[in-house]
Amino acid sequence: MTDQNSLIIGPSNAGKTALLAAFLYAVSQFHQKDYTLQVQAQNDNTRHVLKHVVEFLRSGQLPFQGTTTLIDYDFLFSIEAQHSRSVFRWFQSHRPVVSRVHFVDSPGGSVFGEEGEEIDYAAMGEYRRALIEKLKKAEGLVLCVDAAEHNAQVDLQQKNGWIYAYLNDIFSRAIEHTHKGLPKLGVKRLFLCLNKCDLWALQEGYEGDAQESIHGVNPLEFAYQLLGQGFFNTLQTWFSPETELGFAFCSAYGFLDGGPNTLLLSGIGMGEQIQKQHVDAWRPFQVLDPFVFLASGKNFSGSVSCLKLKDLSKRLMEFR
Ligand SMILES: Nc1nc2c(ncn2[C@@H]2O[C@H](COP(=O)(O)OP(=O)(O)OP(=O)(O)O)[C@@H](O)[C@H]2O)c(=O)[nH]1
Ligand SMILES: [Mg+2]
Repeated sequence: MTDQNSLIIGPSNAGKTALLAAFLYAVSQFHQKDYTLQVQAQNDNTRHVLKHVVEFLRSGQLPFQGTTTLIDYDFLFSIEAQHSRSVFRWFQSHRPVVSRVHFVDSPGGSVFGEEGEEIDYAAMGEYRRALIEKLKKAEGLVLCVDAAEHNAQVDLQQKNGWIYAYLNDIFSRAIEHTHKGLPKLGVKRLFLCLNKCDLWALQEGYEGDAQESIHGVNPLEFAYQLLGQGFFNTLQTWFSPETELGFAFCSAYGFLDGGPNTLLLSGIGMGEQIQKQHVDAWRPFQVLDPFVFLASGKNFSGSVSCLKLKDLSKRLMEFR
């Protein structure tokens, strides 16, 4: 079993907490004949999410929405092939991949100091310092952005274009490791989640073919258009060339019959008794990928752009 310290960061409202909750839910619902995924909670925060996650369907809001402090999750995560001739070639052996995951969910405001009346700057400064300490020890990093902002009005879109400046700031405070040339962070795997892809597809005018439309877009290229060259230069500046990178679309809401999940988007069933049909209709999309990638470095759904950081420049040339 490996021990793994990971962080999830991204601007406020990027869907970080929803992604974590949807991941824990998706593991509990997972069923495929070739292999099994299991999570065992190791602390109360994780138990709380596992217990309350279906409230999402009743209220339309996650019971822990709008994260205001650093929240530690601690769980065991296991991936096991059901038979040795698994179609997933990356399971060479019959042994399960088990990791103990210490995951920290952070409020977007602690890194991406957005202005807003509700932000307590003194508290955010404190969380920011604590986050930097966690970052110094992190082996895994999940970065979340809101893919639907691609369609936002210009000033909002610029927010994504400036993400790199905030990242440069915290990364520069977390550097401890030495490396040939510039010092680098100790992160070994970094996964960029293009969250809320259901909303993006809806805004693009896709309906029943929304899910299919996502499969037609290269996540690395999308990230390049959304985040700009500055973001990728930041990765190259602070992470070692051997760092494994994954890029994928994710959606905590997921899709229903190929289209956006209107039950969640329009709030049908919200505020009412949860009915079985509402629970059955919630199928988060590609939310397992970030966590499987951090644990194993593998492309779980087959839809992840995986590469080493040292190959990034070459790959980005294709999109210029
Ligand atoms: N359409 C859609 N909405 C989503 C998705 N994921 C999250 N949301 C919504 O986006 C809002 C923000 O989600 P959160 O998970 O609270 O965002 P966060 O990044 O944790 O935000 P902070 O804790 O404030 O930093 C909520 O209203 C969610 O219901 C998604 O996959 N699709
Ligand atoms: Mg949150």
